[in-house]
Amino acid sequence: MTKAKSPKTKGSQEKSSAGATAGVLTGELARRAYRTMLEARLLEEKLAALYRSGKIVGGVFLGRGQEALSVSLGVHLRRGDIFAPLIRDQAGRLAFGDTILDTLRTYLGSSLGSMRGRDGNIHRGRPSEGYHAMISHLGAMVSTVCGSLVAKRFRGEKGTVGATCIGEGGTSTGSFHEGMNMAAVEKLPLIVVVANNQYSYSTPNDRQFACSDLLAKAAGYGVQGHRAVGNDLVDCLTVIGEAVAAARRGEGPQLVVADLLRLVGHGEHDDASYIPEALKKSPLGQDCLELAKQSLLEHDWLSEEEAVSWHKAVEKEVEETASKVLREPAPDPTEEDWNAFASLGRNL
Ligand SMILES: Cc1ncc(C[n+]2csc(CCOP(=O)(O)OP(=O)(O)O)c2C)c(N)n1
Repeated sequence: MTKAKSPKTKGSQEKSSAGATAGVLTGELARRAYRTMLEARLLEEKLAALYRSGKIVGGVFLGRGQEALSVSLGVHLRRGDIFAPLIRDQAGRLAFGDTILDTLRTYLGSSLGSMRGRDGNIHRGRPSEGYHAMISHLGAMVSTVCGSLVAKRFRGEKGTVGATCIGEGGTSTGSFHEGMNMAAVEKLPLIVVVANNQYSYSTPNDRQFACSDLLAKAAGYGVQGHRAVGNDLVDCLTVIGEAVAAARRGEGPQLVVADLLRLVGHGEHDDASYIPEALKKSPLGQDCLELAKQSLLEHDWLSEEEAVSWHKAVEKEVEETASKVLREPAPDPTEEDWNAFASLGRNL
């Protein structure tokens, strides 16, 4: 875990993961998180291959390098919570209950998927289960999660939280500011995880924000701030576990900032040639999946044999599911109940 550089001010404090979260992280949780990271990674590798072979017609945006951070949020959420994932959150989505099957159905345009073939990639969700459909306009989901949390408060529901993720680029938007400010004023149980992957598409951080440390924004809003090492699964699980627990205890909004690097382009159409080699070779560029495996082996939470058999099992599941979905029917726009904007009577 990294030490905070930002000043501690009234209403904003940086929590240390050590001690504060003792007992939260178990081998069982770490194993579940690692297995889900593996599923996300192998599923996304398949999506990239399907894209290259022309089977996916829309954009493909991958979370390679961000799985540790994403999964750490997903595994700490429970039934009744709200989760609004972003484009690099395949791992968090799977941890929150999304499936390999529905992901492939969405990307491949199957009419049997929850989006009935009307989305092409990442805007899928199941609002009735607290799984918000992604909004492309960056920052907007901070506000929609706030709205859902206010609704829960009006209904007298207690003990649940709402979480969303954002890139460092998205923190520059007006929506992010409005949402964070409202959450702070209303003391909503909101967790916002910022994946600072150093580039917003090709825009580097020194053209994105002028503060020396994004965590300083927590002080500006008067919310608690936490820093996680973005490619260290154990640290992400610990820090995010504490942030979620604090929100659940009623301590108001929590801002988590994690530095990392995306190990792919912005989308599969982008070769990321603007990212310097030296940065790719720096600690930030280390692959979180590989680091997580090493860490679990060292903790004796996983054996080499299990790592190999999990890999084979997930690879098989992804391959078999893709073959099945490729044979499923596409939607028929002439069908009477093919609703353009909503599915009446269908519980999404
Ligand atoms: C308000 C808004 N402006 C611009 C875009 C176009 N856009 C989509 S992703 C992206 C880059 C986002 O960078 P960042 O927030 O750092 O997330 P990352 O892609 O690095 O994970 C941009 C500019 C958008 N979706 N919404």
